[in-house]
Amino acid sequence: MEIQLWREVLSPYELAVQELTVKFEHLMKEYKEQGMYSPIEQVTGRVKSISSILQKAQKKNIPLDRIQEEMYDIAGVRIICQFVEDIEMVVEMIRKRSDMKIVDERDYVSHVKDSGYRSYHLIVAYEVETMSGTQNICVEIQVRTLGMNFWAIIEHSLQYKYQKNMPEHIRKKLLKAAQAIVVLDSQLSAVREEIMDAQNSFQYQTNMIADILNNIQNLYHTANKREIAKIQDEFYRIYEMNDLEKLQRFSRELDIIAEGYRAQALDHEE
Ligand code: 0O2
Repeated sequence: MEIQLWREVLSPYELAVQELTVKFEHLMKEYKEQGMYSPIEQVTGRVKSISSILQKAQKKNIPLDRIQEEMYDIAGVRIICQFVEDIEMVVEMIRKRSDMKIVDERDYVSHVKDSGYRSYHLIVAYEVETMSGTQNICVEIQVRTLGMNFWAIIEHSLQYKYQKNMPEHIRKKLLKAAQAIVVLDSQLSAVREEIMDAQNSFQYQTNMIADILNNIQNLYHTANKREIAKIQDEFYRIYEMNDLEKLQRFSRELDIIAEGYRAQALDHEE
């Protein structure tokens, strides 16, 4: 393939990675806005570098003109979760989506690779719209926990350093570290409910405070300064009490006040 054609070939893959990253990040945002625990903690994406494509093509005997058909991880999206249980939730979410179709699945969480690598891999077919029409792109989605990701990043850099000749003592150490991550993941799973509760209530409180501040800001346009100062003082007083119920009550009352002012403003407009 001519070198300048690479950019053209890789362009739809870049689009697919960008679109999917935005979509999964948006899901995270939706969970957070609803004050709910998000099974997705972080999303990253990349298009395989040309040198890495060439290396893999050589290793797997893929002719350069068959790369698009036979190399499935040119576009890659990585979804990082907090807990092992979240991986299945994310996979189920992907199964239900109408904008991508799963064409292959590899469960390296239940079937750990000899290296110690754990992750859930999905190859999905995803359509992108380009100047020359619709293109169906294969994207590899790797779903893994923070712990699995930590291990994989470190092992990947060592693989790069040693190429095929990883010294035995390093390989053994990595395997030991992989086992320690299995233990860590399962210990954290045991307190998942507690952690989720804590994160849910933290998110709920964060959203409520954002709503309160938003309401107060809007009141600056309609209410008189003395009343706003009173509301603000009351907010700080309740906030310092660190009492969620009182904050909820205050938020509801503020909603009613804000609604009253909105109605008044509409009356004036008529
Ligand atoms: P990069 O640089 O991350 O893109 P196979 O079909 O099994 O012969 P294939 O096609 O590589 O091999 O599929 P597989 O095994 O599902 O691996 C796909 C990707 O998963 C790899 O891409 C890695 O990103 C990751 N991966 C798989 N095994 C390991 C491992 O032992 N350690 C680490 N750190 N990552 C792994 P690439 O192209 O190998 O690399």
